[in-house]
Amino acid sequence: MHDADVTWEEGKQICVAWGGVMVVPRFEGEMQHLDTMSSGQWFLIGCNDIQTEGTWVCLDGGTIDVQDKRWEYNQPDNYYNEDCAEVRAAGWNDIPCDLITRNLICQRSV
Ligand SMILES: [Ca+2]
Ligand SMILES: [Ca+2]
Repeated sequence: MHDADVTWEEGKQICVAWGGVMVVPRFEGEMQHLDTMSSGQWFLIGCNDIQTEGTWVCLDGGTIDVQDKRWEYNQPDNYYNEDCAEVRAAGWNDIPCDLITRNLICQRSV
């Protein structure tokens, strides 16, 4: 399921209402599939560091390391108090949870 132009907080609610969860890419192949799904547009991923700055937790119960090489160079930078994650061309980036809108992809188990 996907949607366009939603904030991270909106996206989280939309996915839950649909019975799923905002996507958390875990594998290289999955990333490519998601890139295709989002037509190369930037999209939200279900991870944030809202609770503890610099500690990224994901809606699937996992975490992502700030040293993970899939983060874009110099990201996450928390530049505008950025506590939510997106995927863009060069990798992952942190963005403000309630200001910036992006494409949304929800996943649910079948
Ligand atoms: Ca942050
Ligand atoms: Ca950032």
